[in-house]
Amino acid sequence: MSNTTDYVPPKIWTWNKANGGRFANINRPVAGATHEQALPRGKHPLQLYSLGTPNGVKVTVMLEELLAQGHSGAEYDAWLIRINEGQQFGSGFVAANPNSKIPALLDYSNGDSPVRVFESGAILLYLAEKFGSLVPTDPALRAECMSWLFWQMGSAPYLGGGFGHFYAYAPFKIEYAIDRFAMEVKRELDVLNRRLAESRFIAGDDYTIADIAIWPWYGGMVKGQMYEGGEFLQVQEYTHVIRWADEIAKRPAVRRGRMVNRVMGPLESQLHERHDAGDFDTQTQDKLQAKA
Ligand SMILES: N[C@@H](CCC(=O)N[C@@H](CS)C(=O)NCC(=O)O)C(=O)O
Repeated sequence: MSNTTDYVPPKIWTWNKANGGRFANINRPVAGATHEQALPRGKHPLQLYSLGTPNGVKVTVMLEELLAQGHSGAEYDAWLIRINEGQQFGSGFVAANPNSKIPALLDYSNGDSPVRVFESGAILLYLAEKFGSLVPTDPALRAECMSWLFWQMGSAPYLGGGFGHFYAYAPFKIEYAIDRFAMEVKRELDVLNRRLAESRFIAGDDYTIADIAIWPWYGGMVKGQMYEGGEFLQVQEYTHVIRWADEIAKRPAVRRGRMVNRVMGPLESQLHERHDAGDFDTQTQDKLQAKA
């Protein structure tokens, strides 16, 4: 691969499989399944296929919040999809999400032909509407909530795919790319900081799916948990975002939701699969490994 200053794009792009990038082994220029692999199905109507990344955590936090509110219909089975092993390209997963990215949800509430939902924002909205919770009904408040929800869906790719990729994962450092995405992410953090200076939660006085969507990405960033980029971006400047992130992190449902499908960090924080509320006490990796 050429370095950044002498690269001249050829007339026609070709796929260089060994480009050295961190995700070179799973990135492909085509969609569709690479192998036959049915998805497992558990006992609950809601079947989640995911991984404990910021996009995955949004959905497990949402489900745990709904359960904490007493919506027993939000009981779910969470299955682990190991994206670094290419499990998102199995035929069953591709049927659930043709875009081959976690999270994907199948809702069997109406029988054996499930409703499929993919894209974390769509899943949050689907669940919020299904249970009538965590999304305002007042039209003005709802519009504010939707605006921030869709803001997150459009903005986080600059944080993850832009800044995170070029700052932490690219095989060499490209000043132009890091500079461009650092500037954009700082601007996004300032957008949130100004909003949270005037409002307790993102969409107003109440905690909503907008907070659930934004917290794993931007809450993680201001707490220095992403890409080891906290000092570089001087995240301590965004004091209102930090205040908000700390408040959300204390919620019991958030503490549970961030453990589900997590494969990194302390073993007691990793619940690879979740099939029952009791799993948080008995099925974390520290307990499973002690039993083995
Ligand atoms: N916009 C999507 C993004 C989902 C996404 O990027 N998922 C990543 C993990 S955080 C993934 O599955 N990557 C696997 C791949 O790209 O092959 C959403 O919010 O659901």
